[in-house]
Formats: sequence, structure tokens, C-alpha cells
Amino acid sequence: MPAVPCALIRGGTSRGAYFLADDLPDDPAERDALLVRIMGGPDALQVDGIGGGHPLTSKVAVISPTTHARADVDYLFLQVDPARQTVSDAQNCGNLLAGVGVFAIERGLVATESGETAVGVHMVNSGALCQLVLRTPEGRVQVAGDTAIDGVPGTGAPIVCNYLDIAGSSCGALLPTGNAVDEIDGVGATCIDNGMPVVVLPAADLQVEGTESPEALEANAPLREKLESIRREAGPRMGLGDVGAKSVPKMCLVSPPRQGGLVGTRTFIPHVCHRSIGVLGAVSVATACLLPESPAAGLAQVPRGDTKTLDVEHPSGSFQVRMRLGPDGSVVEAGVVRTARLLFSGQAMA
Ligand code: NQM
Repeated sequence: MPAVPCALIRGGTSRGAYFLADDLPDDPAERDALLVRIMGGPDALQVDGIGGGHPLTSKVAVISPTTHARADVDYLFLQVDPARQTVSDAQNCGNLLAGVGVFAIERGLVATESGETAVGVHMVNSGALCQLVLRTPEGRVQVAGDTAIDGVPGTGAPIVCNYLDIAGSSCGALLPTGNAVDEIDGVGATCIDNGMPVVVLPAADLQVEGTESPEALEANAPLREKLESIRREAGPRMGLGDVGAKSVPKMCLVSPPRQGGLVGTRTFIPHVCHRSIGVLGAVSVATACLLPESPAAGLAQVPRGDTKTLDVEHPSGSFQVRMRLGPDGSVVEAGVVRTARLLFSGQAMA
């Protein structure tokens, strides 16, 4: 029974198994089979593994010394689908990204500074870069702090995530179809990729309010069928090819904000409904709200100014995205604040 060095880390509102690339097989098929086993497949509850039986707790980060001149480490994200036992590298994950600095420091890949340590991360899935800034008083990663993020109990030390170049991360262009709005299956949608491929659709056009609980939306079989049919058509139009076995694009239902924020969201990732919203998913949806032609813009309440904090409302609260816009209104900088916590470090038994 192989024992693989592994750390379990909560990054933002997700939890994942972090590995050094050197500790995993080089062959992707062999690696993926090992990861499915470690996470607990083929049981969808992952009862015989360390996954949590939900896409948000069935994630893997593979870390290695960087191949990029402007980064410190490489981060490959792999989504292990508990229900289907597939492993997809078709997306980034901004939540596990928040834990990459913690892992890289813990494994000695990055030396700390006294006070704050910046860790440059090369997101291998898309080639994009992110700068993480961690609190490291006396050279040790600080865990405790007063930063709260909706969807996680308690508070922790803030980890600032500054995305350096995320537009078109997976699809090659911010608007991969070339349009701010496309009609797909009779619904006007914005297909966008500002870090995460997302199809943004007005909830009302799918005969829901957009305020329902994730459980209620998941129980709505006609809605799920319609969303999957739109997704299958949107995938190739977004340059993602056949998305039948892929975890992208995500499907985000938008509605008017109810808590004074930017917009209300319910996001299918893509087969279950997120309990909050993904990080880069939120950045992409917020960006759609800034495109005058997008159906999202008609529902959103966009604050004025070139530098803004956009509150993306979701089922368990809201998610703050900080954006700076250029003179033409395009997003030139995006950032978020997350927390992360090392839960254990040991050996995963396959
Ligand atoms: O959008 C969920 C999550 C994610 C991905 C998903 C993420 C992101 O909540 O950057 O973080 O959309 O699959 O971790």
C-alpha cells in the first residue's frame, strides 16, 4: 500500500490534499488513478479516503519548484469529481490557491521574511500568475487573525491574493465567443473567463428567483437539465471542446442583489450548487456585471469609481472582489482576501 506525503489544507471555502509533484507518479493517468483512490473513489461519499464527498472537499493541489521566471512555485489544480471519479485539470481553483503559500513554506520551497512574505504562484492550469501575501511574524506562517470569510466559521490571518493576468485563463479570451451576450438554448447568456470559465444567466430566464437554497435548486431536475444542456452547448463555443467530463464552464444564475451588494448568485460547479461561490468564479461574474451589454449588468448595482470593492452575494453571505479599472472600463487588477489553515500533514495511504 503506497504511502504518499500529503498535507490537508483548507484554502478559502474549499479543502484539498496538497502534494509535492515529486511524490506523485509522472504519468498523468497513473497519478489520477492514485488520487481517486486516495480521495476515496469509487465511493461517491469518499468514505474510504480523505475527500469529503463533495466537489469543494475533493480537490488536489500539486506543487513543484517553478518553471516561470516571475514565480516562486508552480501550482497544478486537479478537481476529483466524487460522483464520477474523473480528474480534471481544465480549471484553476482560487480557493486552494490561497493555501499554496502555506504549503510551499511548510515544505521549505519558499523562505519566509519577517513580517510578511510574498509568494509568486504560477497557475499551471492556465499559465496565469498570482501574488500571495501571507503574514509571517518572526518568519512563521500566522494562522490566527481577525479576517472572516463567509462560508467558513471563525476568523484567521488574511492572505491577500493579487491576480496578475487572469483574463482568458482557460479559454484564451475574456469573452471567448467574441460577444458579451449569446443566445443559447433560448436564453441570453454571457460566456466569460476572467480566471474561471463561467456562463452567466439571469435566474428569472430559468424560471427561478435566484434566492433559493442550493439544496432546493439541486432538487429542481428540469432546471439542472436545462443548465446542463446550455453548458454542453456553451463549452465548444467557449473553445473548451466537449465539456461532458469537464468541471467547466460553471453555470451562474444571477439576480438583483438583496443585501446591498453587487448581484445575487447561485452557481452550479457544474453539477452541484456551490454553498457560496468560487474565488475566480466570483471575479468572472463580477466582471460580467461591468459589461453594459451583459444581462448581468441590467440586474447588478455597480458602485462608482475606478477602484471598487464588489460584493458578490451568494447563498452563505457575500464575497468581496477588489478591482481596478482602466480608462476604457476594462479590469486591469483584481484581488481578493482569503484565509487558509493547515489541517494535517502526514502520509496518505492509497
Ligand atoms: O472559482 C469552486 C471553489 C471553487 C473554485 C468551483 C474556485 C474558483 O470554491 O476560483 O475557488 O467553482 O469549482 O473552490
